[in-house]
Amino acid sequence: MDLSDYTFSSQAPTWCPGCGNFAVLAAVKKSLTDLTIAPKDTVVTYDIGCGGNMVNSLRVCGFAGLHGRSIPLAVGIKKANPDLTVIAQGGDGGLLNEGVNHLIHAAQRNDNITVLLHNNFIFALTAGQASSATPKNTTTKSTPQGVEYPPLNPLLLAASSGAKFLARTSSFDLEKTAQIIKKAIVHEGFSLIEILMPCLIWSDKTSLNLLKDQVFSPKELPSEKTQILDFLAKDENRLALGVFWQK
Ligand SMILES: Cc1ncc(C[n+]2csc(CCOP(=O)(O)OP(=O)(O)O)c2C)c(N)n1
Ligand code: SF4
Ligand SMILES: [Mg+2]
Repeated sequence: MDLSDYTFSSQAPTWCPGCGNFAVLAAVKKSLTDLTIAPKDTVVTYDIGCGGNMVNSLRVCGFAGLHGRSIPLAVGIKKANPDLTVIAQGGDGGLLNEGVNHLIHAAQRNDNITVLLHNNFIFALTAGQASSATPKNTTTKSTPQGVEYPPLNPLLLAASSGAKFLARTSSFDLEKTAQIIKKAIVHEGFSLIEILMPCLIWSDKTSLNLLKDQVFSPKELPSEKTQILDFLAKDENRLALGVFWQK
């Protein structure tokens, strides 16, 4: 198994140059290659955001559904055939706005799927409206005077709903992202990876500033469930990277 096994030779991705989705695609391919999971045994579900275009570039079984619905698709597929490796991907809009209920309930039920949340802090495909992940005070097309409230933290939300594998990574670190995706895939049960990434068209200043100035890799990570909730609650001004919780 090598990278070419997961690549459609005739389909180049259509993302803008510099889009964080290129790194996620490469990281997913690397993880599957390293784990030698055959394309026929892998299903990735998508929705309508920019990241959903990956369905045309990643040569595994793909299912593109409605916006915000990649998680219920993945849950159903895994229940129908538990032998498959099932990954749901979606944007901050899809998974924290339209589909946030599915994220909470999949975490609560500990559904055995891996969720990749592509966080570019904006509704990108629809041309730059604020999502639930857009930082407070950010001006966007839909919030000309700035977002009035703090962003939702998907990891805190999933942790308090019962999730047992929680991680955050940056699309700028492809190798680390691939390593974490591998850990999440082999984890038995629900796993959530928030992947911070730039959108160079609609959230360039926000996403690049966050990725440059606000991410850090803590030396020590909490070991108790109560500590992880406190730890993630402090994320508002600095975004910790790493695998925070794995039980
Ligand atoms: C139920 C529903 N609500 C809204 C839309 C319109 N819509 C399509 S893509 C999109 C933005 C996607 O944003 P996100 O999920 O963050 O992905 P990104 O494009 O940023 O990668 C929206 C609002 C839709 N197609 N269906
Ligand atoms: S609009 Fe943003 S998220 Fe969409 S492809 Fe372009 S850079 Fe990527
Ligand atoms: Mg987005």
